[in-house]
Amino acid sequence: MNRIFSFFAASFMLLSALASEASGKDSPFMTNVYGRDFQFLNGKWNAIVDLYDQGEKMKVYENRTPQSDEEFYEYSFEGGLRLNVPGDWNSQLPELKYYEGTVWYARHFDASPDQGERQYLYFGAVSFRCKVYLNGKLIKEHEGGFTPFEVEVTGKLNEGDNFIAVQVNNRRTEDAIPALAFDWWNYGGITRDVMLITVPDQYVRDYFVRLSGQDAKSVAVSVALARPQEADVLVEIPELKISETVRTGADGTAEVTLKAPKLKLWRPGDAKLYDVTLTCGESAVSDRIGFRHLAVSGTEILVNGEPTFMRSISFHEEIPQRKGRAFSQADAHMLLSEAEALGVNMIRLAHYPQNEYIVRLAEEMGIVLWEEIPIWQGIDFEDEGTKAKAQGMLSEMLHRDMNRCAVCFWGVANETKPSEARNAFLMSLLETGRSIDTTRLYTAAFDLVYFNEETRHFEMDDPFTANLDVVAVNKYMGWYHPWPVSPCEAVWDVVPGQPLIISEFGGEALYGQHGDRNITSSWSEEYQARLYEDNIEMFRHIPNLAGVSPWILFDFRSPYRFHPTNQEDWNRKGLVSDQGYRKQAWYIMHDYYSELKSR
Ligand code: GCB
Repeated sequence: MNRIFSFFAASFMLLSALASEASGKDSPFMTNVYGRDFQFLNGKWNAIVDLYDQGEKMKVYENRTPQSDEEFYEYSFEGGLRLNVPGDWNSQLPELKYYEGTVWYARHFDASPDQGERQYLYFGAVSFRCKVYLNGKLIKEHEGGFTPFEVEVTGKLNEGDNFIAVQVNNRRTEDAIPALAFDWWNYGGITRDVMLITVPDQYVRDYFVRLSGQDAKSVAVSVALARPQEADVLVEIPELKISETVRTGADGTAEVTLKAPKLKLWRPGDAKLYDVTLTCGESAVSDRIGFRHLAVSGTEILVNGEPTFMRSISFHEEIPQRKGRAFSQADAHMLLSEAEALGVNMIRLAHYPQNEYIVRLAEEMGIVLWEEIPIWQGIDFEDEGTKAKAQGMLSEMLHRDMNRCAVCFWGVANETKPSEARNAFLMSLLETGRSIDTTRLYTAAFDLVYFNEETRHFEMDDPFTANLDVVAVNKYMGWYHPWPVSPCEAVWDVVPGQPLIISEFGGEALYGQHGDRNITSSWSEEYQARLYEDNIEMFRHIPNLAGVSPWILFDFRSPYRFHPTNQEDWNRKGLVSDQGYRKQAWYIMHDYYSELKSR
């Protein structure tokens, strides 16, 4: 992609073709909604549980009330269930704990649309698929429970009262992502913020502001206006004394590189962010942006040129004590502060894009992120429709978080089996990703490492790994796999020459349960601690190890897990219990990370 750039002649301003770095102009939603003029539509919404999917036929979204003596309707949003938005429904009513089906959400809101302004409805996430009706008319459908979507409602809003109804459905299907079964709770609902956004008629819709190439002294800026038009966009980064006007081409986009000799880089543990404002006419959007460079050299991951071993942890977007989805700033604090206490410099956000509060706070805390889409086992790789959905989801994840320098890894899959269809599917995801963003490392987690009795090494045969920047392996030694050799003899020969992250390992223990450290089925803290000691010993024999990420920080809810006394719908692999107590293995991992940090 070679582009002709307009030139603005300040002497310190350097223009260059930002080959293969996309402008984001095809973004499915505007960049940085929290930096816009908006009103939240969060709060209590009226709800109807529609187990047999009758609401559409009854047109409940029209919200009719009897207008004559003969008329009647067998529904009403008034006087019924009220649900919190954002929030999953499962944790709000005991009867909805296992509910998988349709729930209608509805509410009134006031608007005063002005001439010359545009309005958008924005949903941070609706789990899992939905139809949005405004004032009785269908305006949007979306599938995918972990990424945002917007719908422009300019010209569709009433002055004063408006009525919005959303049909939400979380039924698991074979062609969905994730598919029929997965090891976490299938929370349904409007699980993230809902906003009504107002912008001027012309505005900076998308931007991508990042470090320019390898040069730590300049900043690359891509902008795309809402409408194709030649126009001035003012780019300001006051702390770097940058205040430059960029002219968009007739297509409404511009790309420019700005010199920033005093730039301080963002790095793990030292999070430097800058205030950045982009202004076009009446519209200004501000963000906090950090700059860092990523690369791979041999078996090492380089952040700003420095080899960086990833001391990671995973968590689901869940608050165990509430048995519900995390959705707020306070929730992000809870999850991230416990991760930080373990001594991490990275978090693998499992297994889907989590809310923006988590991503933004992690960035402020100087924690590297791995974000992934829920291509989790059981995906129908033969289905072209599923492939298109995966590409869409990936694109939504990238567009939402492209400006977050903390995100260093885009994960395209977790635990897939080699096949032609799988390869083509994953390849299409890498192509989609790299057509949008070439500044991150692309990765995927595999689980087919085996012990080769002849070579006496752990090995993996999956040529697809050559397409990735960093390869990751989930390996549950001591839990799903008994040790074929002692941990100190467990030598790995997996993707030699490439960086390898152990993206999952661990085992289950019930907090407070004590037992034999040699017996797996004791479900004891002692067994789990021993398993951690053994795995840490094994890590010393993985020559290309570039990071480790235990599974998982907290016990989490999962219908996969039905042992009556040890699990009861909980996956107990947490280092921290559902009630927030640290298990013995937490201390083993904490010591290991302290040791790695001091090296
Ligand atoms: C895995 C999956 C993860 C599960 C975990 C487990 O390999 O990637 O989602 O929760 O194992 O606990 O079995």
